[in-house]
Amino acid sequence: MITVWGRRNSVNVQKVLWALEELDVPYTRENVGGHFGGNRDADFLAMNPMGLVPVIRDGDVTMFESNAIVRYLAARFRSGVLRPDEHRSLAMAEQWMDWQQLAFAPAVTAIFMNTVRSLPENRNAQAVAAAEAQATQALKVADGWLARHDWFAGSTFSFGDIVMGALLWRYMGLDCGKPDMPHVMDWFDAVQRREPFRNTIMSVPRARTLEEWGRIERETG
Ligand SMILES: N[C@@H](CCC(=O)N[C@@H](CS)C(=O)NCC(=O)O)C(=O)O
Repeated sequence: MITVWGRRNSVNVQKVLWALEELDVPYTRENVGGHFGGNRDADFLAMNPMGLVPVIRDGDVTMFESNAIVRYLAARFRSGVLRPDEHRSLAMAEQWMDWQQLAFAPAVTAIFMNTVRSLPENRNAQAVAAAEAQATQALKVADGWLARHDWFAGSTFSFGDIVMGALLWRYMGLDCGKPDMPHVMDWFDAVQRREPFRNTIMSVPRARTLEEWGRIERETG
């Protein structure tokens, strides 16, 4: 049985849980990180010296980095379900997966940390404005692709949609300027109809303040 270490309100943990449910792989989960702590303990640091969640263990494989975990699970279980067999689709799924991590995630993280995760007096408005512009630019690029394709891999759902869908859910819950992106929103409607997405991501309420964040974290574990 796979074990996942990580709190449910972490977007990076959510990607892994969503992938496991899409693949129909049973798992157990331990609450680590945030209010639960444990991620600076020696046992945890032996698994991930970065002290961050998620971490998974699958037999003799113990690993960290959410996108790499999603790729590992997709390669190991139910071949072709999340990792396209066809080489062009695989190329696109991999491309958009890296793009999510490098072009979109830093902007969302900056907005999130300067709104939900900080007290009003500690927020950096300039950093939020710069991140809003970066997110808008990135989403316009995604919108161009999704104008011509149903999914990030092309015609089939893949791990590219998982990493992007998890982060877009967080972004859509943030109080910030958002671009007009009709094709991204059509794609996101299709994502939200997926049962595993609803179970693992939509079921965890999104916080607007630091106080709400702490409460939701404790309640949803
Ligand atoms: N690049 C890493 C980032 C992991 C990360 O930043 N995890 C955050 C939660 S999203 C964390 O562990 N924060 C410390 C904590 O929860 O205590 C990944 O994708 O797995």
